[in-house]
Amino acid sequence: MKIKPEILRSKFIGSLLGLAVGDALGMPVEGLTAEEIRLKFGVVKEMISGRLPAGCYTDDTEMMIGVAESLIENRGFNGEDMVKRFIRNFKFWRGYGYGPIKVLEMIKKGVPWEKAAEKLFGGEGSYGNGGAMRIAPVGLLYYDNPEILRSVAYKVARITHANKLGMEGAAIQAYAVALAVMEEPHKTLEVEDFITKVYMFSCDNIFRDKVRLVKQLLEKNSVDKFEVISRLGNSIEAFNSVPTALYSFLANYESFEDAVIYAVNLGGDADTIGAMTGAIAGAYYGVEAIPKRWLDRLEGRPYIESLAERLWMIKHTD
Ligand code: F2R
Ligand code: MG
Ligand code: MG
Repeated sequence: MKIKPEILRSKFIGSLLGLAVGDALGMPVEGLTAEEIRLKFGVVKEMISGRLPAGCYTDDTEMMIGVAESLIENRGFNGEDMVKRFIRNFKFWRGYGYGPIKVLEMIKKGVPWEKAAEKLFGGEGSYGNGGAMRIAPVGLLYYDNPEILRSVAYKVARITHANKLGMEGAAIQAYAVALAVMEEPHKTLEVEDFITKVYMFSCDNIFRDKVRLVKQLLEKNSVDKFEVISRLGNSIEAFNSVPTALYSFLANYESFEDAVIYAVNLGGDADTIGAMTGAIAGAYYGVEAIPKRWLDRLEGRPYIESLAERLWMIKHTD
């Protein structure tokens, strides 16, 4: 499908701002269970303060910014440059995972950037969701080429996440963003077709099983959120959060707002599941679908919007 330039622009901005909005909305409840959120807040649907002031984003968005800046400046992947940007942007108080902190420290001490991530977790590398949470710019820039998308997603994730599952989670999340870009919004979404494409794209059995489970849950008439949490997961591992974000979008695709509220209220890794859901839903709908009251409170909105615009310009002038 040929997408009109203005619609594509709105989708690019929607995806990056959607990611940041989901991150900021989930920030105060990251680490709480769904039941703890219910007892403490009812349903989280406004930007509230937590370990950071209301509207602040966390490591998810900060790392996404580094990915976008580097892709723009280099018109594609440049590992050394991306690492420099991760180090330059890094603010500990945003709340980073153990893995990226260690990797960036090692690189600062002289370990080659290509070698640092494979030293983690006894040489296994990380399968955390830190590669997937920041990958949306790759899904946007390569939305029309799944092969290059996979290869660049692996390279971007591998800087900190050398485990195959960490990289595959990033590739699947980028692909979901790409599929959402290509969908016509406000038309009935072919949910089965969407999830089947993701299944066909996945090349790891753990993810294929999870994506099949997403499809089964979507086929049911009504699904309790506790069943979603227990079967798909809501924790920090890529395979326990990327499929959950996919489900959150597909089960609530009629509304950006509903999808992101659903995602963060699942609890667990709420900022990250919110960010990944927001990136897909924003790529589907475009920026107009993001509630103004959220955008008005979001930290760094003009800059994030300018990065999305510059990514779009690269595609537009291709
Ligand atoms: N870190 C946080 N949230 C806590 C912030 C609290 C803050 N310190 C405060 O209170 O102020 N959130 C962010 O981290 C998640 C992304 O994590 P990432 O980047 O994937 O980190 P890591 O360390 O690489 O992986 C996460 C954990 O997964 C387990 N793990 C991974 N690979 C493993 C392996 N091969 N074997 C065993 N375990 C493995 C480990 O427990 C890792 O630490 C996002 O939620 C982001 O928002
Ligand atoms: Mg975070
Ligand atoms: Mg998180």
